[in-house]
Amino acid sequence: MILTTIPSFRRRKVKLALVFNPFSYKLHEENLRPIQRYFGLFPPLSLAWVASIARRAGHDVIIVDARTLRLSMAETAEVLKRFRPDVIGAMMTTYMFPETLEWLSFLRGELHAAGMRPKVLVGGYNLRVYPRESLAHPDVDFGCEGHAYYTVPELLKALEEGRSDLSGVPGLVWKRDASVVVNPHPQRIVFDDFPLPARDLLPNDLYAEFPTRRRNFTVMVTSLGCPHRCVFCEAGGCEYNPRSPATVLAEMKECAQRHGVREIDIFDYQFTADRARVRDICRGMLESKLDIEWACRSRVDAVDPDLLRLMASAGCRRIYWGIEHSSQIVLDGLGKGMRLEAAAETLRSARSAGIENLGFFLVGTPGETRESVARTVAFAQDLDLDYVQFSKLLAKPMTPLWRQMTASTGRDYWRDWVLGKETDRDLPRPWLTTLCAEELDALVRQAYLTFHSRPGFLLQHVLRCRSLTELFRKVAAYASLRFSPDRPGTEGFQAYPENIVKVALRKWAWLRRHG
Ligand code: B12
Ligand code: SF4
Repeated sequence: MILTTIPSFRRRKVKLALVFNPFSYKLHEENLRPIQRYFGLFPPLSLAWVASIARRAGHDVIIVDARTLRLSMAETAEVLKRFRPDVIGAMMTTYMFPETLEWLSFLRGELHAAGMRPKVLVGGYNLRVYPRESLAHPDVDFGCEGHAYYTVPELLKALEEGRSDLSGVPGLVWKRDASVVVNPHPQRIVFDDFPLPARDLLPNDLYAEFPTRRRNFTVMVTSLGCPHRCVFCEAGGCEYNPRSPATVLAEMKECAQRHGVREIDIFDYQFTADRARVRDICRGMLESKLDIEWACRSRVDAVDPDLLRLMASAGCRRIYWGIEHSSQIVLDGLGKGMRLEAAAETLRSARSAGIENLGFFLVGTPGETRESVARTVAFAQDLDLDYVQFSKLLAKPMTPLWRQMTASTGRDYWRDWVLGKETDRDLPRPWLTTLCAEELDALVRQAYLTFHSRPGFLLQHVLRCRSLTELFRKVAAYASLRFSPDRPGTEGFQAYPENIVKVALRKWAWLRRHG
């Protein structure tokens, strides 16, 4: 017998409910608690892709963004009882795995108690790393190991037809008798073929990120992977898979015209990996006269002054640069493949084009000392950055650093975490000889305070605020870092105080419509 419990939804379209649950701060995160707290409220983009893929195959889909709408587990269960899903789906990251699992178990239990028998389907990055471990939990029925593009339509079709043999569903992780099976996925993923993410299922007016100036705000992903190979990054070595300028522009237009979007953060790992593509996107934005301001992530050696000017004229207002450290030796050890001298020149060009600069830095790199952290902070100050992010170096799943660490210690914390055998704790960094975890936290916090506590810098930021809410947000973030860095409670971030009323109203309307 292959699968004994194929449910009774034969010969009709499948009802799929995708749930985005709130998540809390973890000690094993690379960022400090206040940084997580003020990061932002973002659309569950992965689920919006899954939704559009399932809808294109003719199925009925809702997305419940419980995080943004501040729905409790019980309220979400009420919404689902009314929708009567055949399948409940969620996106799983490794770091937030237990919380998402807890939500899924609760929702499944509530629906079971109400006489429904939905299947539970999970996908997302964690499934790429730990497909079998993710399915080890009795409350999870199916997993999507990679992209949903082929897997989800095939799975929903099989469920619709009441098929019990799921071995033909590409990339599906499922349970056969007592074992977990990972089906092969022979098809190549062409990102450009994906339908546009289903933002019509999202509360687009509620999203915001820390530096937000306009709204509606959203995030976009215009390429997968990155051609570089930094040892701390999971994108390195993943095939660079860009969408065409035409598709990117179509999504931007849809965002602007249908969802009132005026600000976009492009979350690609390396947006300028293909400069010709970026030029075409920018020209397209200019031709369409899109009233959108945007941000993206790039490398200081992957742009030139002409490109920066074109990007600025097309609405680029901020670039997040991976600068990482003040030492060339450290950069070389991290496999960054970048000359440090490029930073100052590129940032100058960006600034003179009218683009704000944010620098990503790593603290706790091999051989790090108090002095080297101080040098990195001074370097960041000299670069005259508008924003900084100091993250603790972490051996994240699928990175070369993680491979080295699991091979040398014979243990994989993240695997045990997904299996429920590990607790949330600060992770060991065997490459650090002089600094312990507490010292590292203190150094990161000090780095932020030193960088931000310059009177000239503070004054400049206050003067540049375009609204009282922006000022309020920035002052609150600074106060949080200085006075209450360890205060728990991270779900409450509101980039706009008036969102409190808006969220309450939207939640009420949602529950009336769906609950
Ligand atoms: C946008 C984004 C966010 C947004 C929105 C969440 C989301 N993913 O929609 C926000 C800012 C909220 C966010 C939060 C977090 N994120 Co995030 N996020 C991204 C980002 C940049 C883009 C996601 C995307 O749309 N990609 C493009 C689509 C096409 O690919 P995809 O997301 O992989 O989705 C496809 C498949 O995975 C699959 N799939 C995904 N979900 C599901 C669900 C089901 C049911 C099915 C069937 C299939 C499926 O089908 C999708 C379409 O093909 C990715 C990095 C990246 N570039 O992918 C990180 C990434 C997914 N995030 C990551 C992390 C760490 C986080 C946080 C933990 C950060 C933090 N400390 O707060 C949180 C956790 C959130 C949570 N609930 O667990 C990691 C995950 C690593 C891991 N090992 O799990 C990634 C890979 C980034 C990174 N470099 O570290 N994130
Ligand atoms: S850190 Fe940046 S450049 Fe390096 S692999 Fe990751 S995305 Fe690419």
